[in-house]
Amino acid sequence: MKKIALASLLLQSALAFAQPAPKPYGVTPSAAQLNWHKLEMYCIIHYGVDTYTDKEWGFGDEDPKLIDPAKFDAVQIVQAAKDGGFKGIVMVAKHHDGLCLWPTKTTDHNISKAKWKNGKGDMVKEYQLACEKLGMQLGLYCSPWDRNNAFYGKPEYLKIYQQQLRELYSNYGKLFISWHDGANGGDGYYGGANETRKIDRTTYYDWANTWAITRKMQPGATIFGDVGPDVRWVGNEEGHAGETSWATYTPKASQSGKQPANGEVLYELGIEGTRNGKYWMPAECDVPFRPGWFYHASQDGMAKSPYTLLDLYYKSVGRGAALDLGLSPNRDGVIDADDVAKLKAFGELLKQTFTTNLAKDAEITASNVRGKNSKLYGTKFLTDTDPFSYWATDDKINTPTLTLSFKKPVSFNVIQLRENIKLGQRIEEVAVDAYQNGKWKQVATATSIGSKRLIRLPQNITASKVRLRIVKSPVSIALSDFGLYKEPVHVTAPAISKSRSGEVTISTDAPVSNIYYTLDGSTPSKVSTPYSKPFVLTDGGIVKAIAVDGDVTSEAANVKFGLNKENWELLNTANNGAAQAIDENYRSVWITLQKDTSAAFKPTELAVDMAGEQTISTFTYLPRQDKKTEGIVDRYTFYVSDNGTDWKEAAKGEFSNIKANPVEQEIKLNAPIKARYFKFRADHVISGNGVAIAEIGVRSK
Ligand code: FUL
Repeated sequence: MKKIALASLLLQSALAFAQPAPKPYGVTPSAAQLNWHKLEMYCIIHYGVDTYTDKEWGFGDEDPKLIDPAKFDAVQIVQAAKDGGFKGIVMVAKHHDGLCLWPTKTTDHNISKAKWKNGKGDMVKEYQLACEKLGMQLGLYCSPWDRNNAFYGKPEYLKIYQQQLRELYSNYGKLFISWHDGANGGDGYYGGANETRKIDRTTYYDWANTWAITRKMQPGATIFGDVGPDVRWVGNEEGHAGETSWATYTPKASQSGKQPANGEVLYELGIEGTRNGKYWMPAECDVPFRPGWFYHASQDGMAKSPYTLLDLYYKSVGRGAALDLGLSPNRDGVIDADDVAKLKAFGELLKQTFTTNLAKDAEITASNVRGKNSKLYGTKFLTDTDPFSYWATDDKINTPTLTLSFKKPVSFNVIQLRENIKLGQRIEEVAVDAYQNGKWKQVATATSIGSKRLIRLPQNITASKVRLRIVKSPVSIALSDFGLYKEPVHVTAPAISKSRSGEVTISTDAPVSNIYYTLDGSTPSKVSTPYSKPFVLTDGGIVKAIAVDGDVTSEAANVKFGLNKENWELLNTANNGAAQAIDENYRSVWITLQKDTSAAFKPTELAVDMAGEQTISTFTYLPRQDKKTEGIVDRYTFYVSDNGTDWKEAAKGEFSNIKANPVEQEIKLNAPIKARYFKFRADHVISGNGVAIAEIGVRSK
């Protein structure tokens, strides 16, 4: 009895003297956002009619009968994501082509008209069940832009769209995210009208009331969009946030006098967010695993390598954002074996790197502990795995120091910092020092800490003591985690380049013992051809190479080249600078943009004499790679000729999604054509009064 009384007395007095927790700073995350932060990585799945038409955006007139995957298996797809360490799935239930992959009552253009399961299937349901089975969270993407619906652009469509959301919110369990893309309005089938329909992006979708449906029916879900309101688009489809990236954001409209809205925002601000922004609206970094979001057989083998994904992980999750990787089930309805293997290897790499927190072996001392109360706010909380238990300092102690002392020197290349974000994003800037040879040496600095900040050092550092200095913070500190990690030893994959004369060079940053390569598409190994000097690749093709140093082999680099351009001549030489479009240098760009902003865009041609007959199966267009959009071609016509005078149209269409994802566009002709001349015509550009072409090429295979 006595003991209990004493204990309760002690507890009471401890509580009485306990320092209250620091006051939250600025805006803080909601429960749905906290759940979203916990996931860190998820995969977005694009599968639909585009998988069969080889497009990135369907026009809306596609026959749903195209959907007949022989082996569709949501468990295989979700498992592949899970093996990569991803914690959730965003399923594209309806893309811009308007085909609903669930049996909706809102339109006939849905999965019940597909061949698959004799029209009795429901793909969204299959993903829900697979996620439940594998312990993954589910989110859904339902495109606001609908190129099939006859009512698109009219008030009736909004009702249909909202009803589609209601169906998705009521029949598929709890969602963690409702994903709204910003591509909006343009040409389409629209029930047979075949026309262009423009909408006012700020008002058409009545976002305030549309989001209210989500809030009511899926209170645990975050809402994603260019303007959030819970998770913001980072502004690129490359998978990275800014080196400084705030979890808070105040979106700004791209046109003065307008309200910011999806598709009507200054995207470039999303990459860094806004310090002390109005809303807690962290970034999501979406990036396709392959070059495109949908499956294209021509991109087999081109999924990002495990180390490329690791790099993106540091640049997204490691900057307080989420990584949303796009997976593309193939025509059979499953993820390709090569993609599966790469995901698995990435998952392993994450485990190998982040399983052991070396800081756990250190004695950690702080220059200040809130209320001297180490039981509540001590440094021991820095190395547990709870993101909300934390080390805190007294009010006004904004630039404290932490020192980690090790019995034996440790070697690491990654530093992890996390704040208890329930108390807001507080820290602005930190510096890390390592104690080496009897001296402190600064080894890293970082800004915007937030939910997670990973600093990857260029090489391993060995030190007996490590020090964290908080350099700038407007308020006291609430740091929940300090981690030190070491990546496994590895050799970087070689770089492969080709000159205009067709000479292929394979090189590495640092010397390695050997490089091996293949030209037949197979994965290189130590028995493949050893590389000793540049070689000529006349007809283009795939070059794959590995670097080997001692016992360690790099992952394979993989590059696809077009026909040699050495003897190519331009026919319309009046276009000054056009040669830059065929010089095999992606940095040099042929630009015809004029200073006179009143000048209108005129279709622009580039005609080439290949100096001999060639077989053309595919042509390629690489847009400018300098982040600018003026002059990027989004509609083209491609012609061939035997004499350079009489031209035959061989392909015509749009480069869908080229604005958000300006990667090399590959257009496969209906059938290979033999010709000596080709002509590329830019019919339309995203913006500006001229074209910007980094490279045009053709492939025979
Ligand atoms: C964009 C879309 O236009 C792309 O096709 C893709 O779905 C990407 C994830 O979002 O807004």
